[in-house]
Amino acid sequence: MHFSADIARFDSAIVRLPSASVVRGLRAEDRGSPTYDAVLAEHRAYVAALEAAGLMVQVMEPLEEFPDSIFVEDPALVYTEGAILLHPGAPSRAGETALIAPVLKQRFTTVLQIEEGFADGGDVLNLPGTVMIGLSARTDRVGAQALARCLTSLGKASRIVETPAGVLHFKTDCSLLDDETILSTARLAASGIFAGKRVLLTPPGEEAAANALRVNDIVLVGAGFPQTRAMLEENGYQVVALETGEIGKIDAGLSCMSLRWKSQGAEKRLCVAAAARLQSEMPSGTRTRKSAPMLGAP
Ligand code: CIR
Repeated sequence: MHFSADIARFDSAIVRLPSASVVRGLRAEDRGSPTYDAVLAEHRAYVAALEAAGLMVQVMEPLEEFPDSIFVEDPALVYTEGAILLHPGAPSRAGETALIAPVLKQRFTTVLQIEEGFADGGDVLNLPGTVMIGLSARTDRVGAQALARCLTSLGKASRIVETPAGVLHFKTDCSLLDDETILSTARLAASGIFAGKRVLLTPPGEEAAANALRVNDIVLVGAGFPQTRAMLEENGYQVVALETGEIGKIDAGLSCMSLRWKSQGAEKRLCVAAAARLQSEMPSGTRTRKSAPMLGAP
């Protein structure tokens, strides 16, 4: 990996199991319904990939009455500093916030809530120093401004931007690869909003690969996008390919199935885990003793 991604260093995640009703998930265009078993298999592999990347994953119970509730990224945002409850723009998803709130209140001391308007977490891209909030069919300006105020309370600057017309969420078309680099579709990058950043464009025909997910040292990418995977590998990223064909039928990608954050005091734990991983990769004669201080641990 060439570039670090401090902003994508996480030790914790929350996911929700798919319900049998996931087969009725929202979609802009009908390309056939996913099957429950196949979504479950994609979800299992996703959770395993997060765990392999070093995250402790809390798995919530499925919610039959909410077919899209597997996509926990949309009703809330989470940061080390606290959580923010959102108001999803799709009427069938509005009730998801109340059902994730108690879990977030157990995990976070500070839990804020947008006071008005609509906002989906899928429209929120965290970048070093700023949070981009995309206006979309799910996130209106009133909701985006309410979210910006909550972010200010958590000490975060934000910027309200446009999502290309016809695109579900802002992050449907982009993701963070490292502190300097964005993976973006050409149509989103053409707006110029990523000026000053390094931008890698999804190859034509693989626009849906733009919703990748950087987690610690790896980038999760849809298995069905071989050109994007190859491009990322050529650029030095450690890619883990995951099947997304079934969730893709209901307009989902890789960021939407989890909420991820670095818990307070996580820095030291991440550092120790990384040092332990390095040690296990070293020839046995060169390993330091377990009790030796770990480089970089505070
Ligand atoms: C929806 O339309 O709300 C779901 N079928 C897909 C949500 C995907 N969420 C995301 O990318 N953040």
